[in-house]
Amino acid sequence: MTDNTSVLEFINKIKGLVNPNHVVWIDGSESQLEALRKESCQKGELIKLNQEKLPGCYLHRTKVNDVARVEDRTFICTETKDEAGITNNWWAPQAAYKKLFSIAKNSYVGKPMYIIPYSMGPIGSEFSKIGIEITDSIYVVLNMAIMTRVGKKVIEALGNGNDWVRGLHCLCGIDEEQRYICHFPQDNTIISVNSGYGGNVLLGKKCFALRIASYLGKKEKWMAEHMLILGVQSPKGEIKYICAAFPSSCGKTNLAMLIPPEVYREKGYKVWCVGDDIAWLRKGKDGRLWAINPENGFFGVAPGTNSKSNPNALACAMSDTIFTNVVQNLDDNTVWWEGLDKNPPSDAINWKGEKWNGKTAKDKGAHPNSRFTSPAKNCPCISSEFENPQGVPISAIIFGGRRAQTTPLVYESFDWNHGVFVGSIMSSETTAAASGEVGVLRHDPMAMIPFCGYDMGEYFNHWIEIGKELGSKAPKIFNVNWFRTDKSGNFIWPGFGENLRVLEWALKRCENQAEALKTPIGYLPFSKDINLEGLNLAPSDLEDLLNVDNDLWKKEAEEIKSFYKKFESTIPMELTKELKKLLFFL
Ligand code: OXD
Ligand code: MN
Repeated sequence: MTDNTSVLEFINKIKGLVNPNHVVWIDGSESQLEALRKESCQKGELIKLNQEKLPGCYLHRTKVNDVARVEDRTFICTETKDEAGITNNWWAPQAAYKKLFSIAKNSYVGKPMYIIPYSMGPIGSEFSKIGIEITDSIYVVLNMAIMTRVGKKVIEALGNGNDWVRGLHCLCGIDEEQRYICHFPQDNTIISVNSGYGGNVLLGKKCFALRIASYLGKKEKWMAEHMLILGVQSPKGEIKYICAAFPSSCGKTNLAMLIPPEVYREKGYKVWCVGDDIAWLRKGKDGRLWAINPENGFFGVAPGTNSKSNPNALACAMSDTIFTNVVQNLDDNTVWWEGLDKNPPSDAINWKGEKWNGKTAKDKGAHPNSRFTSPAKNCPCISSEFENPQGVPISAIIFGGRRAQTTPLVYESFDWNHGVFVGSIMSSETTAAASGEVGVLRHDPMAMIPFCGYDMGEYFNHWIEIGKELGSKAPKIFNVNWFRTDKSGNFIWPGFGENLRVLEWALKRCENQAEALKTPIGYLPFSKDINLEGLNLAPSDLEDLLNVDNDLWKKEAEEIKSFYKKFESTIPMELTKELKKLLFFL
């Protein structure tokens, strides 16, 4: 497939290590992918679903000990511990390679070695980057073929270049004690062993497009962020683009594909999805910030996805989709998950592969982190700019988390540096996307704690530097919280499509078309400026949602102070200054 010496050298080295039966290059052709689907079904790794109801759809179950990203076994392997920073697990590269090679040794015996050339971003775009993943899993090949652009065209685009990310994945025995997800940013290398769960093994996604890419972005003056990208089209036909960062499983996919409320649809508003998880951003020739989505598909959380919460995501998953760890409905060989509808199947198999009766079962049928992998082109609201090699210009950046209290529905930062501060103080209640306890409050600056490939203090510095580059053309920065609850613990804000009302206010602020109230935490909307037309929400509820409780914020600021202590040696003084200002004005 290639005579690129850097590629051939890597492949020969890995081949000698893992000792496969034979080598298979993934060329990206439908005939090759179809043959692999067949083979995988024969082996029992994939289950072919009802092809009339779900054409091109398959089901896969991971091992029960392997259902989420494993942050405690994810490492950044840089020469020094300081480069990885306090929020990453660090491992010295030589020691890490030694251990990983000993685990990987001979692990492909009797199996094929699949070589997947893939592009993050449209092939040939100056924004895009190339990777090669070696794997022994057909599931990984098929998921990568949905999530990224794969095959011959990518190898041709690489030519003789050496600027590509090396990736090795070995299933081994899915032994959680020997599971490691390791990144070597200084060698452009990723090695993942003993897992088959997407976030740990689809190396283009979190490993490359966030951890390695954030490191490259710092070096090359661009940003790799855990952000969705969407376009809001106004009745005049003008489209403004927004990026938004929320921690895993906090509704990025839902926001990215939102359907405007009826009153907005009637006026002619539309929302276009450019991406639901990752944005690569850089200053464009016009001085503004531009974004591409490096991915080519959606790896969405299934539970909670339904015809009300996200009809577009549901439409994506109706064809050419791989489902992971959802319920198999034996009645008609389709799939089900909690929150899909109120009609769970009685004759079914749960995510663990056991017989399950949804009418009587006490336990969940689908894993809370069960997923659908669907091609972006399936999305009814995919943006016409999705394949644009230049990406889209960004008007606003939105941060957000899952907070029952404290954080109001929306506020705007005073300026870029204060916006970086707002991103740096993000915190959220944990979800099932990573292993560990669910519902615990954790700081997650810019939703990047699990994904930043270097020291987080340096990462904040990088944001400050990008702001200087952009100057007056920098997007405005906002914070939102859809998850505030009342005294009985119920969400006050309806969320989903209604979130457009908040985006509308943010975009108006970008155009200087709305007033705001200056508070110690930032600019807040006047309640009259959030459009409640057609929404059954009491004005007093909106007042509650926009309330800033100074006592709670004083506590929050103390929390932030101790969180900032972790980064004492590298945190930019611009941010400590913002914290001082907050404490002063509260
Ligand atoms: C994801 C995650 O899968 O953040 O996107 O875990
Ligand atoms: Mn994510």
